[in-house]
Amino acid sequence: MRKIDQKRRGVLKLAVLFAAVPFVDVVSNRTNLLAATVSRFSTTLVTNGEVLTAAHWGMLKLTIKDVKIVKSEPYQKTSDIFNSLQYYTQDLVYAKDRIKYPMVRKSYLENPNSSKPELRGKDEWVRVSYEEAIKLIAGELKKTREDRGAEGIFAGSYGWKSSGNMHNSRVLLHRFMNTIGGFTGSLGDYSTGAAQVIMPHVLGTIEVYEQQTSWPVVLESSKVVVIWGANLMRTLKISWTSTDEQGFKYLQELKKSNKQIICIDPEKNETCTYLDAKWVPITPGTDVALMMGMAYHLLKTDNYDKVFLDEYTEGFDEFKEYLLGKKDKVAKDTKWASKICGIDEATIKELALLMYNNRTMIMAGWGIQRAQYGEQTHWMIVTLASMLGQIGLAGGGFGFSYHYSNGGVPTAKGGKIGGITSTITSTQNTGGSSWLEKTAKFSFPVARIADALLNPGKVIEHNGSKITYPDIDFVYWVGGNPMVHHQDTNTLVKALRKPKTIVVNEIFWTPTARMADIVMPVTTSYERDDITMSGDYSNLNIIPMKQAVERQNEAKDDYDIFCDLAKEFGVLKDYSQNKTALEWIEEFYLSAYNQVENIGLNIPKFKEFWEANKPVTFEVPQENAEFVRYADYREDPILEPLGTPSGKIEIFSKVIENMNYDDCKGHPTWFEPDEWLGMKNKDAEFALITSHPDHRLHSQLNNTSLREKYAVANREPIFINKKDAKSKGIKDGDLVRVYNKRGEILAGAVLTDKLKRGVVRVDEGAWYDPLERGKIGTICLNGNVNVLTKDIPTSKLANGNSSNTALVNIEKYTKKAKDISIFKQP
Ligand SMILES: Nc1nc2c(c(=O)[nH]1)N[C@H]1C(S)=C(S)[C@@H](COP(=O)(O)OP(=O)(O)OC[C@H]3O[C@@H](n4cnc5c(=O)[nH]c(N)nc54)[C@H](O)[C@@H]3O)O[C@H]1N2
Ligand SMILES: Nc1nc2c(c(=O)[nH]1)N[C@H]1C(S)=C(S)[C@@H](COP(=O)(O)OP(=O)(O)OC[C@H]3O[C@@H](n4cnc5c(=O)[nH]c(N)nc54)[C@H](O)[C@@H]3O)O[C@H]1N2
Ligand SMILES: [Mo]
Repeated sequence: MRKIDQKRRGVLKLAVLFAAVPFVDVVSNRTNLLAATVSRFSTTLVTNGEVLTAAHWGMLKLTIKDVKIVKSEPYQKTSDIFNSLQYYTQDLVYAKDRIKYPMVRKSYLENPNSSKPELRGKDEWVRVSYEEAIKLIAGELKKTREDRGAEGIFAGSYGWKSSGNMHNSRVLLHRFMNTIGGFTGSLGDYSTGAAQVIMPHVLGTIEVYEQQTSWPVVLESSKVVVIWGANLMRTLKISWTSTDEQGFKYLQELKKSNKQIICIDPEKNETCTYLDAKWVPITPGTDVALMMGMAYHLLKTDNYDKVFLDEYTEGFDEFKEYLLGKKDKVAKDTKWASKICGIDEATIKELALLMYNNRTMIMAGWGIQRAQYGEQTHWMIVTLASMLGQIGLAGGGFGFSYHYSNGGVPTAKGGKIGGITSTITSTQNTGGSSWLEKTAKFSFPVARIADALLNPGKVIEHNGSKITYPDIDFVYWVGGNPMVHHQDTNTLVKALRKPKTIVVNEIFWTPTARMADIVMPVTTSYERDDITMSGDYSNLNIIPMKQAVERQNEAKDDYDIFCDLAKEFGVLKDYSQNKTALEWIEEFYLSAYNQVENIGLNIPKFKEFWEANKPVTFEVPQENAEFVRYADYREDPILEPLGTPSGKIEIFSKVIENMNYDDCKGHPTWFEPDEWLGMKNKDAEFALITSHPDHRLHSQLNNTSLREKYAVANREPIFINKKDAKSKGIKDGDLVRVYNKRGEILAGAVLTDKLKRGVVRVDEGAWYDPLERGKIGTICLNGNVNVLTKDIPTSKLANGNSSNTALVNIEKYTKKAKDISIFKQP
């Protein structure tokens, strides 16, 4: 076992602090109990010194001076790639827009039964005591439960919350709701909404969250690496648990290797630039057409692997008919493809042959499937890769998670810690997998939230079944920011006027907190004890996340809030199992400890681990470094069949065909999106891509000084091709009005020659800051791109979000613009 040492200097232990500081809640016995038990392991706050902690953006070393965080930096160096997110912990903890006390919307407090929901986002706020807030939430929740049953309570509460297997706010909420009788939840996620539903039909697994052929194998065996709509330099800055940063290490090695690297992307993004790769600029939303052109060329020139298709796949012939245009009289040849995707025929042919003639790894991102008909992209990649015939060979095939949570980093041999669970029966290993939870009965696809709120009783198709939207009256959201993350903000504002009660637990006055009736102030992860692993696939480290500073103002842990609510329902014992947070944490650690012991290794006992302020790091066995995805299947397709009906890769799926959907057929199909550059009668001029931000995790960190490094004219930047900008009379640094029929935002112009002409980019995650609060259709001053995106499902199959299918207009904004005000107290 390798352990990394960290020097701790000047650590003063102040045992009294825990018992004496004002955050100890005088009304709740629970919190007193907490304060008493915590000292069992002498967890004390550091007055001056260093504390190890973890965030999605990595292991951090916090410097504490006079009980305040004064510095935040990476705990260790793993590569030369700079992670901009790691330096702003103090900005978060001491932010001007922290929610200080429980707050209730004025009209709601006056009369919850007639609370003027149209005033959400605009009404005054009234401070209430913590006990009053708990009583109010519990009382209203009981009423809804009596009136409407579990169905009326929506607690899907999607979001990225903070790292930590204990204070996993979403799971804590689900646990509470389950303990008191259930709730309406949500299915799937925003990340891979389309791919995770179609892949099981095609490959028998969700594929997007699976371990990839290991990086060392890619570095050793691939000749060509095709990065298809992915930006590893950005998206590897974070992990669902906490990044181990090993992905960056391998990216750096990829740069040094002399492989041929190709980036297919409307933007010559940071990864393309860093790797000095060949850029193939594609028209957004047309990847399926490009791949079909490539497939057609391979077929026509007889450069494809018939043996592989025969032995390992099902239904190539049906697809071939379509490709050749046997039924629809449209041959998907390179000429056809070129016209759609904007890449010349010679390049399409060259690309296809290059990939066929060389060991090629296709590393695909997810932005391409976050679009209307998003199911088709990953299906078509699998189809193309099947024709190339390299699936299951070292360094060949495809990988759908090299850009995310360090997929492809070899898995270490050790133990996995447990986590708090959404039900009260098991505590094993669920801390990291809340993504795919299906705990609740009336669940609907996560991105259909606005549609569901607006249309109770509506029946939708979903992956071969029918779902009826419940009539939602009570919404509880924790750890997410739907007013920023959901598409078509104006429709969402309308939808959020529907329920009677909205409760939000938040750290900051986010746009979502502002839409609530009751807001509960919560701690950052630096104000409470927790534990996490790093590296979602590698399981490399167990990291203690000891409380670094006092709870700010009246902030409470989500756990405490739900314990106090559980008490109101008489189920505290079930909910908490009589355990303090630290006792849970010890139990989660013990689970890993036992696994480690069972395989004949050892790690420190909990007390030692907890007091050491160091991660436990596991070793990677050589065999894991040699992992090749689908090698077993390739070796023996009979004994190692896939989980599909045929046991093979399904290029044609009878199951999907039988669903009879017009927007997802039995084989990969090119569908023309509702809004794209190549359409006739466009009502807006530019294709909008909404990438994940370089200097944020979605909306997280937008309220820190890191924003100063990228904001333009104090707004979210919009990236515009230089020639396009010139034609519109827009200069670098200008304020730009970006608009379409769904809404308008202000953004600051950045001119670039790295974007394909006709394409503009505004990253997701800028906080929604409406000119007139609470009003539908008003301009967003800060540049939340979702004001412009379309709230339509990818298809009836997956109902994923379509955030990259939108056209917009741009113009220089010449009027005097109001300054933003979203990062202040309301
Ligand atoms: N246009 C467009 N929209 C998109 C996307 C896109 O590509 N384009 N991507 C989508 C994707 S893939 C995703 S995953 C979503 C992300 O959407 P979200 O996950 O909603 O985004 P975050 O900004 O991470 O929101 C997390 C919130 O939780 C709060 N929080 C943090 N820790 C705690 C805690 O301990 N307790 C509580 N109660 N709150 C806490 C933070 O302050 C923050 O407000 O966005 C989606 N939206
Ligand atoms: N720094 C940072 N890292 C993150 C996140 C974050 O917010 N910040 N979010 C995390 C989360 S929750 C997720 S789900 C992942 C998201 O990971 P992805 O979904 O892969 O990320 P995106 O930024 O949406 O898209 C990646 C690339 O797709 C390109 N692209 C857009 N449209 C098209 C198209 O039509 N065709 C092609 N070929 N390319 C296209 C974009 O230009 C971009 O370079 O990232 C994770 N990592
Ligand atoms: Mo995501």
